[in-house]
Amino acid sequence: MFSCGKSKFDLARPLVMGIVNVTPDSFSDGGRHASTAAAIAHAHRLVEDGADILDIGGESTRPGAAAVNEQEELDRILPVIEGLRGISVSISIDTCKPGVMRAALAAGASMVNDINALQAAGALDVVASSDAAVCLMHKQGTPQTMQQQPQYQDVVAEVIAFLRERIAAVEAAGIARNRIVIDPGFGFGKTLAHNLELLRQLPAFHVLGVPLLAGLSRKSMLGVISGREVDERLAASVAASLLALQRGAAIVRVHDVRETVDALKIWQAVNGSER
Ligand code: PT1
Repeated sequence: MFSCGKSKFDLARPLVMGIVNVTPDSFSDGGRHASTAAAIAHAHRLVEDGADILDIGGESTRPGAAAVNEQEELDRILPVIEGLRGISVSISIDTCKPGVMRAALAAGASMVNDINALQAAGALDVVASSDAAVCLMHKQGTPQTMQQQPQYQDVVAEVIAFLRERIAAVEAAGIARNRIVIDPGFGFGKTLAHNLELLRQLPAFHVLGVPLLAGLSRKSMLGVISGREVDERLAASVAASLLALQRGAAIVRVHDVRETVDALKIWQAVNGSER
């Protein structure tokens, strides 16, 4: 059982996490959901489309994106989370900042999605003093510089070693294992070859004994392979999510929930009950 606040997921079927960007410069929505009302409407649409979890983010972390200060981030995400109170799905907050985590959890979020894996001072305590789930992601460098010269001796081994250390730190802080998911961090300080190796070797991450989340939606690695611009990567994104699910991902983080859910249904029908 994966425990996400009051919600429990048995993970017998994969979960779809729908992306709700509340960033004027969001990497693929071009600021269309910048306003609170638009973000809330988009969130409702993703739920209709079959999302199990909504991931609300007020700071873009795509390569080269600028950092956002805490007040600005709070001003973006809090009215959206408050506006979604009572919604039927779990709310995740995509942030690295402990202050934003705390406020979002108080407003009704039940998961913290941290691309910095709770390494900021105070982040472990915020999650430990809640019943929220946490996603621990690997990255090399920061969004500002991470794609300049990603380097690994053995990308799979290094990402697994990092996540193993973070799981231990999180458990030592009092966060139970059934609240933890991990994420190799596709596109976060990785070349195309690194990203493909991680996707190929995704089953190796099962050694860590916690569910795996994969975020591949509309990313530049798919653009490089397909030759498509960011708003033309739907088919590539659905294919990539399906490949991640096939290799054991329990959760996929996507923009295109409706299409991903359809693809998942076909996969499940073929797979029967063997997952
Ligand atoms: C992710 C993720 C995330 N990705 C989790 N959270 C983003 N847990 C934001 C590109 O190469 O994979 N896992 N939160 C978005 N970040 C990126 C990174 C967007 C790279 C685009 C690229 O295009």
